[in-house]
Amino acid sequence: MGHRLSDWWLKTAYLDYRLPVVVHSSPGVVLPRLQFNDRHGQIRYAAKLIAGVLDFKTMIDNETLPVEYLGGKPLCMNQYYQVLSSCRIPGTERDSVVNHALSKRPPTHITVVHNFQFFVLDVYNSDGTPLTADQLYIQLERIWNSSLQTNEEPIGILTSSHRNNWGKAYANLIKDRTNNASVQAIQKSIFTVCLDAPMPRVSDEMYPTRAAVQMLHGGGSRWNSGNRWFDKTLQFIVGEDGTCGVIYEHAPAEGPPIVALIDHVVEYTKKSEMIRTPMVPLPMPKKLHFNITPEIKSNIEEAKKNMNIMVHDLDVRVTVFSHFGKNVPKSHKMSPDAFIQVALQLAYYRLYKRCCATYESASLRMFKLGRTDTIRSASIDSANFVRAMDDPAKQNQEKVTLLEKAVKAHRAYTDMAIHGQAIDRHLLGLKLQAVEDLSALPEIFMDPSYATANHYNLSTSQVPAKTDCVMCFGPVVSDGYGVCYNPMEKHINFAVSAFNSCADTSATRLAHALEDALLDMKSLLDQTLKSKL
Ligand code: COA
Ligand code: HC5
Repeated sequence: MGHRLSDWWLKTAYLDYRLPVVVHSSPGVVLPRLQFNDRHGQIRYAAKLIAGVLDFKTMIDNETLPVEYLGGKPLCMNQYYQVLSSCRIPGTERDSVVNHALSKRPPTHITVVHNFQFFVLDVYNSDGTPLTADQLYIQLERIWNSSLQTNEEPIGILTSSHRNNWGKAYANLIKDRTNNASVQAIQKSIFTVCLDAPMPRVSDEMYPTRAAVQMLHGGGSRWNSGNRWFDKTLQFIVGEDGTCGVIYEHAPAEGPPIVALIDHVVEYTKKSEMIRTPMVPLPMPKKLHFNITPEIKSNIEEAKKNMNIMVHDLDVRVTVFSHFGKNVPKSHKMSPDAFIQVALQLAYYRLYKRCCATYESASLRMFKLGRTDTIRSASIDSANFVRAMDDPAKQNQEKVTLLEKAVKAHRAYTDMAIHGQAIDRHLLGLKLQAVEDLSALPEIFMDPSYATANHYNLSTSQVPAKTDCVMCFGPVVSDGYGVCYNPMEKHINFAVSAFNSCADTSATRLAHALEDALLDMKSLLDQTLKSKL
């Protein structure tokens, strides 16, 4: 990919992008629900989780993480070095990212937030060994007990603002020395743990959706949205009602390294039982103080208002598609990812009677410092199939042939993309080169078709995980959908998002249409196979 392109991408996709990171950029991950419903369970799980992350950190620090492979090729592991001890910093025009992992004295603390109050928790003993889950339990309990009051200003909600506004508010906030020291402690911390208050109860069917929005935005200012520092790269959320997950700030890394870390932590929390360790007295975790001037107070009020508008505007639907997973497409010798993408094309076509520009993330980690390129899932072949599928004049055999062609075309473009042969980052590079050289922008970039091709009504991503988790993110255009899926062997977890302010979109409608499309494609293959026999 080249350092230049990675750098351009970081700026274009993240640091120059001015919309709030909440909903518009930061993805959420929901873990399978934990079986606790009280503060004891919450603290106990948080303690194990922290120990699990520190265990993973040891592998990062020792460089003992096994190199990952895609299509038989080793992948760049750099992103693993960017996710701990890092943080985004707002600017009035452009943000930046700081990474303290490689500094001379790397941080040894995490931040914990409970009832909107931030604490510094040192997670290493003086001999350099990480605190055990047992020790962490005691420290977390001390934090819990010293943050019982629920009337604190939700200072963290400032990080959910439009980036220019937050950049301005930030400059003002850190003029105060205490505030500056507190903000720096959060930025430098290895990661953040959010001990969330329970959220409103919902039906079992709606639970995964409710959990997904808790991860994405926290539910609004009266719930857990103030219990975050959204600029922090990694925030682990542990709810008192057993709802757990992660929200991460996207600038430093893609989903797969985050999910690999989560997979490790989930396994770790399963196997580690609390072992009693000899108790050496530990220092009291330090509360971070903020001096709230009237100006800061008014910034907080403004941020709360905007957060609540975002919360109301976000329409999410999580579906656990339990009829089949990767097994069915595999049995038909088809790429599961391509099968799901073609189903998504069919679902969209059925709702809108047209195709739309569709984005799917392709990993560029075969290249040093590689990030992503775009798999354009809407192709001539996918259009031919979706038009034929519901056409009564077409025979099933012909539909199957068109389906096979569409799936093959998707897989072929995927292979091109991951090998650096796709068009989108290439075009972006040419465009930014022209801007940098102050030469005339080539006409193609001013053509309306270029704008149309980049208006992704469907913005999608596959993030496979070992853990049965749900991943989600918001749409990238006001009349679009975000679709994230985790395909397991026998089921698929989907999260669909849209905006309520757009009358033409509905997350639930698209989620249902996607289920129908997958089922109909399977029956088509089954029937045609039978008639062949
Ligand atoms: N017949 C039978 N099996 C097949 C098959 C076929 N024709 N084609 C693929 N399969 C199998 C594969 O061997 C693989 O097997 P596994 O489950 O044992 O691993 C499985 O099906 C999945 O393959 P496929 O569905 O084709 O997708 P993929 O795993 O190659 O993933 C991308 C495709 C685009 C998602 C992947 O290349 C990628 O880039 N991932 C990263 C995306 C990313 O970064 N997302 C987050 C951005 S923040
Ligand atoms: C934990 C799941 C994270 C998935 C995030 C993701 O896919 O981000 C995409 C990154 C990229 O460069 O393609 C962007 N997208 C959400 C807009 C698809």
